[in-house]
Amino acid sequence: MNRSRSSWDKKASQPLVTRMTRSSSSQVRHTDPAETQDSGPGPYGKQRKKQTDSALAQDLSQMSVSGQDALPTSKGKMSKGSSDSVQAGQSSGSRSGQASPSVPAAKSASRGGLVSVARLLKLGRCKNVVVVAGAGISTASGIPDFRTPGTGLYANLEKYNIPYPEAIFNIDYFSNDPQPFFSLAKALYPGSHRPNYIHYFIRMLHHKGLLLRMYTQNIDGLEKVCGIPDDKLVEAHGSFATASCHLCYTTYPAEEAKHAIMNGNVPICTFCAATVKPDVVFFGEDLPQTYFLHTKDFPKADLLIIMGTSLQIEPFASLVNTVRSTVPRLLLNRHAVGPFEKVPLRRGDHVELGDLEETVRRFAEMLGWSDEIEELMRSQETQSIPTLINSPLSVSGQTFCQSRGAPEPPGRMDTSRSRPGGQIAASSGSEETDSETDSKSSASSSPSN
Ligand code: CNA
Repeated sequence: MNRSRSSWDKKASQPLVTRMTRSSSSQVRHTDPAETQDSGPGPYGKQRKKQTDSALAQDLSQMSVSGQDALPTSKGKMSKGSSDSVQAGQSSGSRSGQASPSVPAAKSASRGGLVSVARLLKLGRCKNVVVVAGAGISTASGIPDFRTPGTGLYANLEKYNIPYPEAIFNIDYFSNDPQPFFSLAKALYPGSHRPNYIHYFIRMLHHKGLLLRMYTQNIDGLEKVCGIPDDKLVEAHGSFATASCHLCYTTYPAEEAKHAIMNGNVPICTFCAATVKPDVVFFGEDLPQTYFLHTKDFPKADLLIIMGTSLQIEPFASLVNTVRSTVPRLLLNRHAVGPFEKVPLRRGDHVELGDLEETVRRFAEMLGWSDEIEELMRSQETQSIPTLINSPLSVSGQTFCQSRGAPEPPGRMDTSRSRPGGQIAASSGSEETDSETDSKSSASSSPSN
């Protein structure tokens, strides 16, 4: 009786219209405002017209030209799932199966795109930047992503004895057998990896007063560790910072849950005796309430940067279609994904393919932020006690998935030296944000913006 009330209470506190569950398919799609305008009058159409800034439009049209000059004129679309065939180092204009002679030109056009976006930022045209991120921003910290062939977690789950890779994040599977997820959780629990240059670049966007919000699918907590404040961050797929019963949602002390899981025990709900899990969102579970800030943020965004995600998980993936059609979108990834697989690209879309950290370093250089970011990293990272933990996810700078065979036990101490961007030093646990930025940020925005 009480159990169902408790469960109902949590659901009742969430407006029914906003309930969305995580899924790996395209069951839930946000609508592209550009498309809605064509199909009849709608709120987005009017809003977009009102908000169009002629100077910005001029800049954007220049960007579109520079970004699309070298694109193939073919109207052909990549088929779903084929984006993986656009390889690292190729650019937006060099799709798989198309003639390679376009590669150098396309690459320079793609770089032109990065320059154009840097120029917009420098001109102060973009002041409400939304960042959408995925596991690819943390691979430089030694945490494998999901889908990269060979090194991704999905390619390396044999030892968890699960019938198919997604089962590890399937709530019904967890209900029957939590052990596979708990084994993985030991490796994913925050504390054994450090933020890398990419995280600090995003923090610098905040430092410059440009970050409207970061939407991350990651559960590694590195955004917080690098000092991006809570009110600037939406952890759309949850995190390990809190825990609750997977059945009745009664909260459970996160530290106790961690302690139990790290010691091979199963945390049990004190209310209904079901299994407790960290509040990482599984397939079929509700996304956190903060996710719905997107309904205000995306229409307000004047630049969208998408980094290190395959855009495969809904409803998150479709968020990128909800910015106004005049808003530049910049994809930084190893290969084209989602709407960036389309040829030609949407006006104002830019794709910079290749290693993310290398790309972001180049972007920072264009913006003149490199020294500041290095300094920020140094000061933030020296706050950490250099306790060296060798995570089972990564060994000596390589992920175990690559070749190491049996992983080291979780949390094993190691004597190798820590450096920012590596997978080592335990966080001091009290990462401070710079006061200058934070006062600026809290003055200009809050989760209710
Ligand atoms: P994904 O499907 O594995 O996609 C990652 C994308 O990043 C791919 O397109 C890769 O090509 C790209 N990528 C990876 N490394 C680099 C690199 N060095 N340079 C450029 N591009 C790179 O992961 P998504 O984030 O799209 O999927 C969402 C899942 C992953 C979320 O639900 C997360 O919970 C989950 N996940 C999170 C973590 C983490 O927290 N660090 C790790 C693994 C999985």
